[in-house]
Amino acid sequence: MIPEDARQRYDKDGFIVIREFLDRDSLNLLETNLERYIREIVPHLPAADAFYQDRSDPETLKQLQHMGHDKFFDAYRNEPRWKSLAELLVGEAVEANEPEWFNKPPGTAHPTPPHQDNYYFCLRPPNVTTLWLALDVVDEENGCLRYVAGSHALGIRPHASTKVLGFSQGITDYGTADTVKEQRVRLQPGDLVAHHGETIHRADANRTKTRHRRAFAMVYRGASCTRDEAAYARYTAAMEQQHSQLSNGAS
Ligand SMILES: O=C(O)CCC(=O)C(=O)O
Repeated sequence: MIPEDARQRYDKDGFIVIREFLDRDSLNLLETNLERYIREIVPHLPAADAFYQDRSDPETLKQLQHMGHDKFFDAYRNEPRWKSLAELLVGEAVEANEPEWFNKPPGTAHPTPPHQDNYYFCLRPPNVTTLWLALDVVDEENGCLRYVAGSHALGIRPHASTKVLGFSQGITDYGTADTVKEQRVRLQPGDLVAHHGETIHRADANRTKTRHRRAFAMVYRGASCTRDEAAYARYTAAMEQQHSQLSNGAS
């Protein structure tokens, strides 16, 4: 189901939706392994690898990272369907970071602040794409992604610390000129949206009382990318400071 003009649309808008990216069997395989990981591995993970809205309530699990220490998820980075889509979009050979899982549990105040992924990654050139696969129905009510179309072509905007665990940095001057260009992406389980590392995106909190908003994502960077180590050191210091403030209950 990859549209023929996927690359052109991605280059123009900075994101592209691929309907039915995974068929039912492939989605079931992924779901089965995510359930296993959450049941068997997550209870033993350090706090930095599994974020909760409220650590005392397992139902509020909202983000998993560094999943590559699990054999299945380590191998999953090289799944041909994912890798070839990333290569098509990035335009060169790619390597995947460790898989991630994002949730907005029902009844939690967990918005995704406006940001550009490459502010976090610090890759030059910014030949990096995030492939984000819906595991649930995703819509305005439970916090769909919203993209500022074309923003990937306009460079990195100023970011500063947020109070959102998992998204430590957000754009400081996000305003009406951005919101009028926002495009909401509604997805069904198995649909995927790919975004360029410098496309501005955000999501509201999940306003539903019963529906989760789960997604599985992998970031693929092009072979030509190198990391700006000075910028990355600044970002990691800011993130660590945010984590220690949040764990001390400071606002
Ligand atoms: O899941 C979300 O709300 C945000 C995910 C995101 O920002 C990303 O994968 O780049």
